[in-house]
Amino acid sequence: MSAEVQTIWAELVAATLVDAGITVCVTSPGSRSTPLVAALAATEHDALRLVTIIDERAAAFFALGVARATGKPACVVCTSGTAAAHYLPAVIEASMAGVPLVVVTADRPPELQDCGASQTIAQRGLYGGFVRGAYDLGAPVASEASLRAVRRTVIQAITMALGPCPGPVHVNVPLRKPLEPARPVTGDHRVLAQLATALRGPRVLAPPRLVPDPAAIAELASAISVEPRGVIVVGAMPVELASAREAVFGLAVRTGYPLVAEAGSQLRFGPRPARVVFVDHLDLVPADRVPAPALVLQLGAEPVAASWPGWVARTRPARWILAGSSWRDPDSTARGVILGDVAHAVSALAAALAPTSESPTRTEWLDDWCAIEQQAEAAVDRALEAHPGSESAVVRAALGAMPDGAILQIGNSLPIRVVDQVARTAEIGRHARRCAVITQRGAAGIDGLIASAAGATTAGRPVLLVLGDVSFAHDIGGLLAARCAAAPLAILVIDNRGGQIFAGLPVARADLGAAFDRYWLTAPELDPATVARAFGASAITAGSAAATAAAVTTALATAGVTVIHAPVTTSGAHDVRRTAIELYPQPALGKLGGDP
Ligand SMILES: Cc1ncc(C[n+]2csc(CCOP(=O)(O)OP(=O)(O)O)c2C)c(N)n1
Ligand SMILES: [Mg+2]
Repeated sequence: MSAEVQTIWAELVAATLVDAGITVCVTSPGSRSTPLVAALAATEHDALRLVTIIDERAAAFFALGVARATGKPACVVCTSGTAAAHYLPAVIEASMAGVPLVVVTADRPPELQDCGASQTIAQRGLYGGFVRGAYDLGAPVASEASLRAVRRTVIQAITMALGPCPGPVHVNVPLRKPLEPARPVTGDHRVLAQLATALRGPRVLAPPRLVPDPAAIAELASAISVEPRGVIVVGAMPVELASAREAVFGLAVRTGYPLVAEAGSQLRFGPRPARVVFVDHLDLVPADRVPAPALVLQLGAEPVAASWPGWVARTRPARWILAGSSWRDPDSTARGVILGDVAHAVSALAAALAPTSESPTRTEWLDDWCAIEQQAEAAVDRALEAHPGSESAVVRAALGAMPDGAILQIGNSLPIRVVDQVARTAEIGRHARRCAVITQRGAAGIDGLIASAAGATTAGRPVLLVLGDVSFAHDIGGLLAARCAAAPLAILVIDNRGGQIFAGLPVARADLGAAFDRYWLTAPELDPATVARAFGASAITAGSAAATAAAVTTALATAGVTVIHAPVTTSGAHDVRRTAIELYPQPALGKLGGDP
């Protein structure tokens, strides 16, 4: 093997990535990956954007954000050793959430394994069961068969990343010194280069799709057709599921069921038909006032509403889950889990259902839900007025300042729940602002959110990231990655002085004293604005909800990264939820709401 052969080999890998549809590749610096990165740098043109991010953990989260926002697979390339290990959190999130990610790791060749060679670890199988496929290209060999195998393996890997169960794949690439590119000079090398060139060209990838079982759809349709007291509940969904919006709305009409669409569902924002009964504030309805459905049809990730597990446990509906490519039923009570493409399942189900006929029970059922939603909405509005310094008030103001077409990325912990509670429904109508929503609900980590939001700007639309102060501190390194943002990026740091989600958990009432603050809340004691400026980002400190709205407007209209520091009350999220539930009207005498 010579440097010339290795160069041909690496250039074929780079060209094949592009031929197979990779448009963004995130590299991190290193020596062993030199042939690959040099080939990618030479390949970079309109079809490929190359981004370089020092920290591989941030690089992988950036790529995750790219894939989430664009719906296309993104690629990361790193050197050998622990560099590859830093990809693990993002690989796990991609695996759990079904996001296509192509992980390319340079490696030492076989003769340098298990012998104390520097920066050499066992990289094969490094990501265990979290990848859809793990491939090793073997060290470069000067033969046409080997070149064909390289190209086939890369295409095979990317196909596996796309389906039938989308997710990450690992391609390990052993490389030998000399690593720097070398042009072919001998006749043999020129012939090999021509062979490699002849292999290139656009490739059609054909990942299989999981088609839901028609018999199961038919059974579900017949269950729905005899059950007027049903509800459709939609948890977080990937951005590309936005194309199924109309189909889900159509299904709600066909079934005659109200639609509980969580903030991450792609159904909350944007125009919504008036003939669908939307229930956005279920989490703010007192438990004893929520009706008991006989059937719940679930789509997307497990709901985040705190009231959801109790509601299901109390009312014990027949739960049917349109689950996509991974099993979803954490409390093991589902009547049916239908695996397969969700958009396909929704359309097939709507087609299998006869239009619902008006019946007093159906009308009463929907009227009840309409009333519940109106009362909860009024209650939360009043609760927000009562707590103007709360994060809930700040989040509502920020959402109101988002321009049409922007991307909203919601951090975990309280932000995902607060957005769900306060995102206004008043925007139903044809002119409501559309906004794609990115959530990190695969493994529900608070990690990598800044880097991931920076990656999401690759879609060319402004991105608003709403995250907590601990989450901000966790991904401070992501601010370096944010320098690669391709569109305005506003990072709204909800500073409630620590992980205030824990204040709502039993541990907060366990009389742990100062230990609770020290080991659970862990307030970072950082000034996000100072940190932002140190990383070259703009910074605004917003002391009120109105100031936050103004800051979001400015930030999303300004190129680059703006960190908006929003100091809020420590208990605001809990206060608003509690107050909204307290303000929910009492049942009229003689009329009993709630469980039958
Ligand atoms: C990577 C990772 N580490 C730890 C956790 C556990 N965790 C869940 S919420 C949370 C606190 C988050 O605090 P903050 O971002 O300030 O949000 P808040 O609770 O105040 O809304 C932690 C540490 C996690 N989910 N992910
Ligand atoms: Mg916090």
